[in-house]
Amino acid sequence: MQRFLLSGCSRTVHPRSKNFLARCITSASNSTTAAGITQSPKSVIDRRYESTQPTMQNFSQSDFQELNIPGSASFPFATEKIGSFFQAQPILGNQYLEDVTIQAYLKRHVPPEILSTIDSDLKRFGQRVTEDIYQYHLECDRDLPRLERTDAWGNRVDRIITCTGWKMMHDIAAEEGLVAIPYERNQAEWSRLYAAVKFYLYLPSSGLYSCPLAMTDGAAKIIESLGRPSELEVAYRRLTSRNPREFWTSGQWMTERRGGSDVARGTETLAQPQPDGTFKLYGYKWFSSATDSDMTFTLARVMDADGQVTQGTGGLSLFYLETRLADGKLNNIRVQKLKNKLGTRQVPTAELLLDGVVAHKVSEHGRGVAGIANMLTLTRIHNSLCAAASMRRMVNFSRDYATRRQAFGKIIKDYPLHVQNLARMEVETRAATLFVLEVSRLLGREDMNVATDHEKTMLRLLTPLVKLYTGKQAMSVLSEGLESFGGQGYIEDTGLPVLLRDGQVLSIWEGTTNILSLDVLRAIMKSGGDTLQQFGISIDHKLAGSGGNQDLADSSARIKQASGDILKFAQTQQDSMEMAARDFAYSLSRTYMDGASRTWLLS
Ligand code: UCC
Repeated sequence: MQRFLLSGCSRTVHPRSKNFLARCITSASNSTTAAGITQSPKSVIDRRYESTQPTMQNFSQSDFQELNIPGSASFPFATEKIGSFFQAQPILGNQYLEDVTIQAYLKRHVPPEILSTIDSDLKRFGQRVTEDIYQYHLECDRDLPRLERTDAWGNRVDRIITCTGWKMMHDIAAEEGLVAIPYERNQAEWSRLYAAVKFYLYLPSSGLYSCPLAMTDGAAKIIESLGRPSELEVAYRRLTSRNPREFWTSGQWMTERRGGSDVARGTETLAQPQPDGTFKLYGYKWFSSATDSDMTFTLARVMDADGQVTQGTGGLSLFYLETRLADGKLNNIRVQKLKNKLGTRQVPTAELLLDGVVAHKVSEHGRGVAGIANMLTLTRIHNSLCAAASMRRMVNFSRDYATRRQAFGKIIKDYPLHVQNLARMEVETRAATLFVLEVSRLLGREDMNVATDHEKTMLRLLTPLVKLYTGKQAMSVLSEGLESFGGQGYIEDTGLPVLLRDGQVLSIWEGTTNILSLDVLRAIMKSGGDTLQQFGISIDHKLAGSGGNQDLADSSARIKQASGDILKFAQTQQDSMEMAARDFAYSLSRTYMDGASRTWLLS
């Protein structure tokens, strides 16, 4: 029995009318909505929430009258009146081909002979992230990880159960070389940029598997910076493998109960030396992001023969450990609980008790924070890629929706006020994207040891800046984006609100906005102020790139003025720098983004 709404008048239709059913089926298989808009068979959101309700466009009033069906009240199993109109849904196109920003950036910076080796892969991957990868992403959103602490007989097993989608992401990450590409170096100094673009395409479809991958990339970078010592060679090969059966992910266990920012004072974990040269770790890690990883780097204080430790940064060393022992059992790790988070719920984040974990010291005594800083640099850049990519995904959805949704008699793209909102979101997204691509390009040069001193200084300064600024931009754009869908933007199973909930973490983990603003000051102070001089040089260089273009002359003058004001402020207001750190960091970020956008405008 089916019941349909026709011109506001509902009728119940007897299913045995063969003539009628045949037309229902024809109508249902035609993917034209009641609004008359043809839906692409590739619509990812369509596939998730496909309506089985046939439309009524091909039926006339007489179809119903012929059947002479009594009123609905006499049919207890009649379906409810839901009408024939359904709002059009946004469709994702090829995420690489639709992105003029990344295409123009690559064209400007990457030599044609290198670009030609990656372009087809990016085109293919830009489509794939809207297909099977996006379906796994949706599964990760729906089927969240859970912890099984004991088996049926009460034995402690601490098993983290994850969905098939999450496991598939592991294999896909390996096969696509998401972590491997920058270490294979097949594109020389542009390998990192290539990987960054691939990550950017992948991130909003990753079911947050991007989080363990970010840490995996950071771990590989640590091992490389340590000179690939023989005891870490197997780990390095696995972290950078393209073979899913060999590929490992890494964690980054820094945060303890006393807090995640003040690591130097907050770390209570003790490292007890063992006769064989290894250490046993005893402590409590309060926020291990992706606990199902194969290995991790962590910090602990080495105990001396009297059981004493050094407090503060000087007492912290860096340790490497594998989460499972040779027999497959957990390495004396107890998973106390999974964290109940606002967002990023797809990621199995846990509190861990370390009860004699076998570990290897990989830094000099007291150089733990400096040692893990390499990982922080990488995860902060990944965080920024995630911010820019989430904005891009939201804008792509909003823009597409604006071409479908009608209100007050017009498609909403025809309202200048709405287009203004979209344009503002687009500008922020492009600026964030260019910012993080610039930082990735510099990192690629540093990876290959071809970065100049100026570029190294800029990389150190820009890393906290891009992380702190894009984290804030993302929340603003993601919130505005949801609003552009009206009430539908607030509905969970559209797959849209999760972008906002997950976005909130971007300004928190890997250093809050204030901590990163202070890190900017740390970088400036350590260089005796040279960092700011280099910043000015970098802005001048970008402005010079606009040449005699008159359209850009006014804004170039304003950027130059802003850059000069920043330097003057730092020279004259040294006593208030700490208080002003956040605003100062915002000014640096905004000015740099304006400069970076200039070269793009001229591409
Ligand atoms: O773990 C977490 C979640 C992981 C999720 C990852 C996924 C992200 C990707 C998402 C994509 C979807 S959240 C927890 C993360 N925790 C943090 O980020 C820590 C935040 N706190 C800080 O950053 C602080 O500023 C500290 C811990 C770095 C401050 O430590 P100290 O020891 O008090 O700082 P010091 O004494 O100033 O620095 C010690 C040494 C110095 O080296 P030397 O002695 O050679 O001068 C510093 O220069 O460390 C060096 N150092 C750095 N070097 C400190 N910070 C840096 C840096 N950023 N870069 C280079």
